[in-house]
Amino acid sequence: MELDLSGFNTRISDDMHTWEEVSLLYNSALKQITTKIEILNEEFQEVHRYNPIEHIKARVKSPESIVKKLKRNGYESTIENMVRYVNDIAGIRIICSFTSDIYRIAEMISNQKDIQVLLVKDYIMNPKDSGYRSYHMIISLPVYLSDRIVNVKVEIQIRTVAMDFWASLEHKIQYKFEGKAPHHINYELHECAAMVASLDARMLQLNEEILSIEAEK
Ligand code: 0O2
Repeated sequence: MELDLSGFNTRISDDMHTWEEVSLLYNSALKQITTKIEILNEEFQEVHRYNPIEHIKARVKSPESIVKKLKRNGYESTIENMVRYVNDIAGIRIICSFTSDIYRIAEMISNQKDIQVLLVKDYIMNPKDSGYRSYHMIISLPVYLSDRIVNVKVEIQIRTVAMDFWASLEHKIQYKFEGKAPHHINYELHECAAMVASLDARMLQLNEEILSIEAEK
């Protein structure tokens, strides 16, 4: 794919002028949010003797993917457009065991004083037509540079291990078929999504039963 990054050198504000600056800021935002989440997880372990988070993955979207997304949405490839219209340049995925952990983690993140929640998409309460389930938050957090503070957007996806298993396979399939998978494959994926939802519900119930037995002891 042809990559046109010439427009990425357009000056838009005092905050981000070039791809290098954008990359530095989004990488810094990811480091900060990852540390915050690790601290919350350790504190939770200390207080409740339980880790809500299985693992965390963080990435800065590649320039190729950003250009593709801008093009898909009808925008020119400029720094201004990428900062304004691409919400997931910095993305973090939090994988946990149970659906209840997802809401617990989302609340802990929202309660951080320097984090502003810009948007929430709850694809667990309202799954996508594909069957996709996950909890998405777009947040903004301050990155402290030597001479200024810049608010940077980060997309946080929170999902269970089972939801992540489904989403990884579905992503691979859609990539292979360029979004036009045969009908029976989409049907199977939909069926699997229902099984994942049911598995998550049963595992949660089982865990709650175990916790209440432990509490009675
Ligand atoms: P990638 O390669 O994962 O980065 P927006 O991002 O807000 O401009 P949209 O589609 O409204 O666009 O956002 P949404 O619905 O919150 O989805 C953003 C991301 O969620 C996607 O990023 C995927 O990572 C994931 N996602 C959303 N829907 C699906 C789905 O049906 N299947 C799978 N496997 N993942 C999904 P990108 O940029 O599309 O891709």
